[in-house]
Amino acid sequence: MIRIAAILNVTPDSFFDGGRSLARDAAIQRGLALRAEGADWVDVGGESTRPGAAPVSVEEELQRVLPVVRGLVAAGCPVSVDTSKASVAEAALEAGAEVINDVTALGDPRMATVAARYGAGLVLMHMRGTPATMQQNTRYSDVVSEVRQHLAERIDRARGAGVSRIWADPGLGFGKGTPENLALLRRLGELRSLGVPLYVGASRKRFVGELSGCPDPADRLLGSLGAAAAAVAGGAEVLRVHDVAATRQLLAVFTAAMGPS
Ligand code: HH2
Repeated sequence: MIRIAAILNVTPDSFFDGGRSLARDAAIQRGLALRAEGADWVDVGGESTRPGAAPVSVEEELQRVLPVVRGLVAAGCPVSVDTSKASVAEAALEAGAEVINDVTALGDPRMATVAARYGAGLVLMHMRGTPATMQQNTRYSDVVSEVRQHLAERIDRARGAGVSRIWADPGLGFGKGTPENLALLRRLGELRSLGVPLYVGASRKRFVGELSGCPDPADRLLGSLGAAAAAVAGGAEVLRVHDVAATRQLLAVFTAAMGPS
């Protein structure tokens, strides 16, 4: 069964949904609507990672994220927290979040021990550099093997700290251009040898716009569904998406048609 993590950014500057859910109640309502559309959990983020995004302080990130995590948990909605700061992750887990989505894959050395202490799931994503610098050099000799090696090392580290529920994410768009993103999607199957389920976020990203001639992220839904289908064909277990109902519809047909006869 393919699972869906719904994107809920409580930020003013996220590339697609920035500013839509800044008020606590609006964010909670949106999260619950995404859950009702068929999300397995809602991924709450308080810091944009788009290229060049400004960093956010711990206090500011907590202020954005925590009330929303609390509201969603109180309403029975499973939550993950999209953060690279162990202290934000810890507060969110304390408030009832079940998964940490760490785009820096243990960039904060305390992250693995925090995840282990709470028995939380942990998404480890590949990124080269930081959001401020990651698009300055997108050349790799072999992007798939570099990503694989990096993730294998971080998975080992997380396991060593006692984390048992781990997903690996190639980090589409994070220090990668369209050719690298396509190589990762085409050869996603090679990452299955990491031995953990794969988590993929392609939703409305720039490479989808480049491939489909849609410069405005608002126009990228259909292209995103194409990327989601490719990710599932390559073995993804979790899709991180903005558009839950449309992705569910795609999955209902795609997995039925591709499944065992
Ligand atoms: N992509 C984004 C943010 N977090 N986490 C994982 N694990 N994988 C991804 O591909 C991923 C992620 C970027 O998308 P979005 O949250 O929509 O935008 P922003 O970073 O501008 O808030």
